[in-house]
Amino acid sequence: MTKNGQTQQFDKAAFKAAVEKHLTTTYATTLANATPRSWYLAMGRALAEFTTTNLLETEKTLAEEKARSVNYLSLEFLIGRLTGNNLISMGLYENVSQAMEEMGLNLTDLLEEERDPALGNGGLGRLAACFMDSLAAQEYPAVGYGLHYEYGLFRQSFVDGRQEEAPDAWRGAEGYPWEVLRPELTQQVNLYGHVEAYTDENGTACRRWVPALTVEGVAWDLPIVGYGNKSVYPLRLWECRSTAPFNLARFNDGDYVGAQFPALEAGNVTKVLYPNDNHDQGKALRLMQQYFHCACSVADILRRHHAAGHTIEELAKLETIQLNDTHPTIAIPELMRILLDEYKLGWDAAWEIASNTFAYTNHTLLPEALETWSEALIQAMLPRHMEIIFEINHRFLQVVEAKWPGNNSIKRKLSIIEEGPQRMVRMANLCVVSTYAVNGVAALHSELVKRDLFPEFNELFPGRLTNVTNGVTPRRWIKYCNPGLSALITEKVGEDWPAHLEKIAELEQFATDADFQKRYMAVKKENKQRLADWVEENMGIELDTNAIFDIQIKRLHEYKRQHLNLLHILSLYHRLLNDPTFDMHPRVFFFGAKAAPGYALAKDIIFAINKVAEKVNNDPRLGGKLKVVFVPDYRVSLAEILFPAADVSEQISTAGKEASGTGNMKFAMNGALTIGTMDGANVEMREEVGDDNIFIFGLLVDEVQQLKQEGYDPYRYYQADSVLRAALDLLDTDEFTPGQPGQLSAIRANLLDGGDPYLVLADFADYVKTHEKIDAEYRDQKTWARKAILNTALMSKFSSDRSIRDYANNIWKLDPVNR
Ligand code: 26V
Repeated sequence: MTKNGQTQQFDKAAFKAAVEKHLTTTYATTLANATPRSWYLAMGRALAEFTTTNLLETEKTLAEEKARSVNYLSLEFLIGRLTGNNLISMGLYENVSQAMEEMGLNLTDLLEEERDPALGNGGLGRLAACFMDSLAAQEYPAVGYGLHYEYGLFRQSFVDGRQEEAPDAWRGAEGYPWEVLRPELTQQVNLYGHVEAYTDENGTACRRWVPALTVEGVAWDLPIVGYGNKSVYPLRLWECRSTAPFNLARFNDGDYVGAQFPALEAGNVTKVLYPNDNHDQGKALRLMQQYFHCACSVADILRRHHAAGHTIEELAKLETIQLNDTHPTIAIPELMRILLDEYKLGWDAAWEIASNTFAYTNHTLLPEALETWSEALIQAMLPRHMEIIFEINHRFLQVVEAKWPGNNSIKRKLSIIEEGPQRMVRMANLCVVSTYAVNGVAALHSELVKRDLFPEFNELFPGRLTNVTNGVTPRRWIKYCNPGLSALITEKVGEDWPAHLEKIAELEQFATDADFQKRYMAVKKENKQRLADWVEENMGIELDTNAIFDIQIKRLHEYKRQHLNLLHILSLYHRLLNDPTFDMHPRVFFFGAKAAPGYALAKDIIFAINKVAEKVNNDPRLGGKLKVVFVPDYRVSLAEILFPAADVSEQISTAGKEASGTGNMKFAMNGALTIGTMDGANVEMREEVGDDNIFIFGLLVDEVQQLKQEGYDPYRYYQADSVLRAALDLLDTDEFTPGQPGQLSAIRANLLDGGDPYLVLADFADYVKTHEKIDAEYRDQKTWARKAILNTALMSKFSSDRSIRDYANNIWKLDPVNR
């Protein structure tokens, strides 16, 4: 790496020629006709020449070095735009900016031409993307395995305040410039059929799967560029294609559609990302996606393993497979099937390998998100896998019997198979039984996994259940998205902080420095202006950057309690109009959130916030003190504008429900103060910054559980608190939906007659009080600046580099290989 972080030889003239060549030959565009989009595409292709070369060379080095590697299996990788980020990792941002300038083009504008690859729903998918970035930055040998969805997470628009969904063709007609097709890696994937018994040439009784349908998995590689080094790792995304586009016999019969049916069905497997977040629906096509992903990935891992000259017995020594939640669990019986039926290993030998290869990360405790698949569905689609799951369970239940002899209720509870009207396979149980490590994603969450979700497993397999606290990549979430702050940090602590975030702790000494405070707050102001400009341009709402920018951006879910935030806004509205003594600093409440298309209450909450926004933003009686902005189509590229512009970060889930959160970390790094519950990683953030520099409120996990046990009655809070009552009752009027009362009543009904499952009313009073404290403290800009600076300075624990080192040292036992 050269002094300015450049890892490539960069020949500006050659690069400009390459861009023009791609423009004319790859995109068939003349220089005269080129649009900003075609320039962006051509530039992307020219840059991908570097990354593809380095990707192949990295693959070669790692095979030669016989390095142990991690395979990160995830149905989701929410990577966001790659061009700007890759330029930073390659150390070429300035060079390329200049080259494009010389061709009369502005790099910042060109970067805006890239569509977000939204191949994930939210936290879990974004975490996978940050982890790939940190693996490459620290050169821990890794391959990311995912799916090449034709359509990513739906695009959201609001029509009269209601969410509408549209398909997201993220690659555009021209294809994505960073991806490269790897035809030589194509895999065959079998489905359906039956299992048959046979005797092999040695007279051994064997079983084999006779499938009824075969499809093809085609590999697309996206380059994960190591920051400041020469390693480029593949994010390998599988696309499903039909192997039999025509069944000629049936075609000749005149059955045109029927003849093509296999093609239609196979073509659907990787069509679209399922838009559910935290809700299992048990759809057959989703199971097919999961198996398709696992079959292609496991086969590719074995291919690489053998290509590097290793034997199957050495698999667990050289490869580890991390399962990102239970979504890729079927990889476990798939590997067992291959070891038993293809390598002809005995059960014990196969189990020894498989159970020492896999590790599993749990990302949620919500019961409705814990995956189960009906035995009948698996039996029909994957008959041999169902047999193997039964055998794993049979042997596991013997272990349970040995530990708790005669205790059938424990057996029923721990069994991989849930008995009932229709038998179900519990994927989390299969994972815990079949892996060498299980981790939660924040200290509190991991304790709850041990205490509440899997207490008996924890007794049965001591040491298997552990914690790795989540993190986020400081490259995208500080350096790239917040250039102003980055320059300031570099000036004070030197330039290696993006790769060594511990360095930012040195900022602590400037927290009380008046000059630094001023410059830090000036950067914040610029970032608020950048967001305000976006809002004005895209939504036509004018904002005052002297107001407190208070932001909640995350998927819409009852447990995340956007409606608690809404009730607070309603209470401010009510007080501004009814209490002449009430004074508040101007505030803008921002929301960004997508609701799962089938989640009615979540959609009602979006509608309510939009309706309240419409009224509040145009009500002269409020004197501009209150604004509400719901940004449509919240996505990674918008997050990059929102996080740096926040004064206040809303992390207000019911304690015990948010496994970790990662947005909380991005806000704090960028100098927002958190208002949050003692949930997920908020707990550890408080430990790092100290109680004075975070606004904690609400019930603790144990208090939540106790209150529920005692019999929680939301009406008690409604009757006792007039502010709360006024806010809730506004939802039953036509205040925000003139002439049409009742349009927002579903939320109020859910909170009162619906029993308020997430204890919104119980936490309301403390939440309001804590916001009053924020209002008061913001007025003292020096104190606020000090606290904001301390948040930036004290966040180094939450770099995903640290998370990945924890995985590498404590779980994977993985060493870096420097190129
Ligand atoms: C579950 C399901 C169920 C089946 C249908 C599709 C689907 C898609 C995603 C999920 C899992 C959601 C779990 C999740 O995203 N958890 C989040 O993980 C973050 C990273 O660890 C963490 O910060 C968040 O707190 C946690 O909610």
